[in-house]
Amino acid sequence: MNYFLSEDQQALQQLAREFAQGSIAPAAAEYDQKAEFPWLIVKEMARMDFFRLWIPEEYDGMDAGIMGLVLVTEEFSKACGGTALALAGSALGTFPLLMAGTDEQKKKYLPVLAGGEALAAFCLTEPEAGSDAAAIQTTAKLVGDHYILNGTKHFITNGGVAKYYTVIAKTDPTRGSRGASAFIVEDGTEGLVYGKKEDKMGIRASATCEVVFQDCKIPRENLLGREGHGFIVAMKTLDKSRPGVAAQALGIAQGAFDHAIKYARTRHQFGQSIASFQAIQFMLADMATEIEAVRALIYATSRMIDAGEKDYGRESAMCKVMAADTAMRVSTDCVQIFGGYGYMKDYPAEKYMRDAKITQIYEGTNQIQRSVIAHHLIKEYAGGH
Ligand code: COS
Repeated sequence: MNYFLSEDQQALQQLAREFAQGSIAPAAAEYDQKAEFPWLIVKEMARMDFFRLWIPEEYDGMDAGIMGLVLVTEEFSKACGGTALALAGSALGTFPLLMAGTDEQKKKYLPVLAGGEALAAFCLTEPEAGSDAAAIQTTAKLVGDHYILNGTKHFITNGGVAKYYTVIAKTDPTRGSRGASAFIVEDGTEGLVYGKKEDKMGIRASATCEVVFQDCKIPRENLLGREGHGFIVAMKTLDKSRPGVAAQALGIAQGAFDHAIKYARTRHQFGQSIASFQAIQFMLADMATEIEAVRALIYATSRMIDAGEKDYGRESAMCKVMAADTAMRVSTDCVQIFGGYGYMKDYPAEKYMRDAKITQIYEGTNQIQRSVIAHHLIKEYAGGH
């Protein structure tokens, strides 16, 4: 489908596609098998300026917006959903700073992040606070000119490899979601400790670990925005990042589909290519139709965000839910089309299926997304729609 991308967007998409197919795809199976963070590829991404995409020009960024991030994440994820996450996870970690940081904070951190010399990570989730994000127990206590952080964040994407951590912690544990605040914490700060590295089903090239704060003392000026506004910063961050997760799911679905159709054309049974059987054709038709519908929704939402729309929580959640469910269905059907070979690690099909699953879970489960969408709808209709 022609989305009438601008010339710059087409060039960016092409560059990302060539890089993904030339550098990410050939190494995907090995990083997956070793569960190793792809530093060499990430350094190359930085050299090619991909980390500048979502950062404004005044801070050495490219200002390519959510659409730029989405186009690149889609291409990278076609090749490897885990490797793509080094980029998308850094964008997620940067959003609180972009939305709540002062000019001084932005000048200090954004150019370094734009150059890819440092990665960012977002620390919200805790062992006892997943879907119920307001239940976080990590505290930040103001003592003189410093905050002292204590608590455990887990399942942190880019944990242990990032230099900057945007952290949501309670400055007033008695006030529920209104008692949370956002901070930036630098790798190397005393009391910032990396815990258990997770051994995951999929996206194994992505670094995921616990980030623990043990009397971690940070300067007062590392507060992002105002005290008590941390939960809102977290929610707005997720609203902004969900089209990116959706693009990851879209890329995984498209990558799985590309393999499935190639295989269906070359695999012969009963004396003919299996692509000539209607049973396979209908699967391919459904896969392609769902993928295109997802792409249309993600691109439209990204354009809406980049155009300055203020309230896009509903559409972001719709992108994430539809893309993740599609990635799961399409990658499962891809394995089905490959048959027994699809179940074996010698072929790329099973990796797409493993990588797809997380997109229904992280950055808010698909059940939470449906709840967010319903909440928006009910509020809207209560206003006399
Ligand atoms: N933008 C701005 N403000 C928002 C908001 C948004 N998207 N969502 C909620 N808020 C505000 C509300 O308006 C409310 O403000 P007031 O206190 O002034 O009334 C406040 O935040 C609390 O909102 P709410 O009562 O809806 O919060 P809940 O505790 O019920 O939680 C959900 C709501 C479930 C949506 C939230 O906990 C959530 O998103 N959970 C999933 C977390 C997640 O995605 N985790 C994965 C992280 S991986 S990086």
